[in-house]
Amino acid sequence: MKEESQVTAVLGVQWGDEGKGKLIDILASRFDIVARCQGGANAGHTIVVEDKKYSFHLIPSGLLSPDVTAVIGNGVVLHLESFFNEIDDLMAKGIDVEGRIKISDKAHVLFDYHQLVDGFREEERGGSKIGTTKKGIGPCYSSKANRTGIRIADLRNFQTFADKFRKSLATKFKRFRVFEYDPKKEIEKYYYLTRRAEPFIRETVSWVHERISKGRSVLIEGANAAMLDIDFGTYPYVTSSNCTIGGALTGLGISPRMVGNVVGVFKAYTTRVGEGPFPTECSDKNGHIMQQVGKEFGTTTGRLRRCGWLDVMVLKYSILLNGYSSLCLTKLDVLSEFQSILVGVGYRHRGRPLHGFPSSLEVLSEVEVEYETFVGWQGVDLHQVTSFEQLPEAAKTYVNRIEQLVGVPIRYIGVGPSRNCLIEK
Ligand code: 2SA
Ligand code: GDP
Ligand code: MG
Repeated sequence: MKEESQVTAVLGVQWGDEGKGKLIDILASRFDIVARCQGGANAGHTIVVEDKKYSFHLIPSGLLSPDVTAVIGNGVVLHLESFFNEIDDLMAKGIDVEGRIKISDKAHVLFDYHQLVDGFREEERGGSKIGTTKKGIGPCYSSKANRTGIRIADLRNFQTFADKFRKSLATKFKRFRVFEYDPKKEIEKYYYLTRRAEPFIRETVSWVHERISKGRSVLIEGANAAMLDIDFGTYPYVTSSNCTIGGALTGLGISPRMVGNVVGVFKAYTTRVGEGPFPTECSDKNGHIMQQVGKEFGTTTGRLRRCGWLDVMVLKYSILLNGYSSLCLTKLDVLSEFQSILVGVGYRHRGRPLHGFPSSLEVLSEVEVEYETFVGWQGVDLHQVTSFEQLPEAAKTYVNRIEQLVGVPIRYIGVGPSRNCLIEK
């Protein structure tokens, strides 16, 4: 594989679920460390190995490679119970995790009450819901930003933890009136969870840096994606972390000078879970075909993903934000269903062409998309294709034209869900 710099980041280009997990699983065997830097159990990364399917949420997807050590960085919001449930599931599937996961002592703890508050906030929004995963992500990052959060390190002093926890919870009771929640039981639960977590906890900033200085390699696993980034995404229909490259750096405590390659993963079409504008959305039978053939259901919530054609305006904006050194195009096989394929190549607003990606959601929801139409390769099964040359001419034209439009090399092409369905170009 060409994408091996000592520190490499894999990030989502669109609205998530591009297939980052699959690429990370494939690349991981060439790295020593795989690290998550932001997000929490809202993420869902699916990996298919032969007849087995693995869904990763909090644990880095690289763990299927036996020699990899996984890091959960300071930028992650961690629901410890979900973390251990995931570990138990992996162990039940025969994956040995013993001594292979390090949790940053600076990561914020996501409590059950954050999840409840996530639901209350969505209810309050009435008709303008964000469509969150209700995993407590926004409320936990809010606690972090307003400095009432509790970090993993804080769990180690049980007396002061209990006090901080009660105080933090009191602010939620005040804000949302008293809801059903037993602080005593929760504190007790954390006594046991902390004991179980103890062997995993590290000061991961120096742990990672020490290893980098000894020549070890790090693969950074982005969760969610650029268009869901709290600063750059389609705000407020975004998640609460920086899913772009800046979040990778602050979420692990590494310098931009260390990152060699940044690989952007995008689908051959577009999907989005939750609410918010989506200019190339197909609300017709084409969208339905993408949903069914692409199995577009949320890995975390099981929600149906909204589907539409590829949007080059999104790709170009995402390229500005992350400076991808190369791209991975996934799910090309799903487009084998179509006689003709559309790609959004520009936006017009009230008759005028837009030169950049609009910040205003009103503008974004009013844009008219300009499309290029491609002849499809309908009916050709791509699952067995192992090289770019073997692709049907129409598929090669599609890939080459996208590469030309965005100006970044497409190094990998996904032609099916399993590990071996990846072409290196
Ligand atoms: P949140 O829960 O506060 O992060 O939600 C805010 C918005 O971010 C979107 N979001 C996602 N979009 C795509 N995939 C995600 N992960 C799961 C998956 C989603 C699922 O892999 O399929 O299972 O539903 C993810 N996580 C957050 C979310 O839809 C909101 O628009
Ligand atoms: P992530 O959040 O970016 O890791 O993506 P998800 O795992 O949530 O969603 C991507 C889905 O597409 C998963 O079910 C993958 O198994 C599947 N997938 C990944 N690459 C391909 C591909 O090239 N073709 C097909 N058909 N499925 C793929
Ligand atoms: Mg996902």
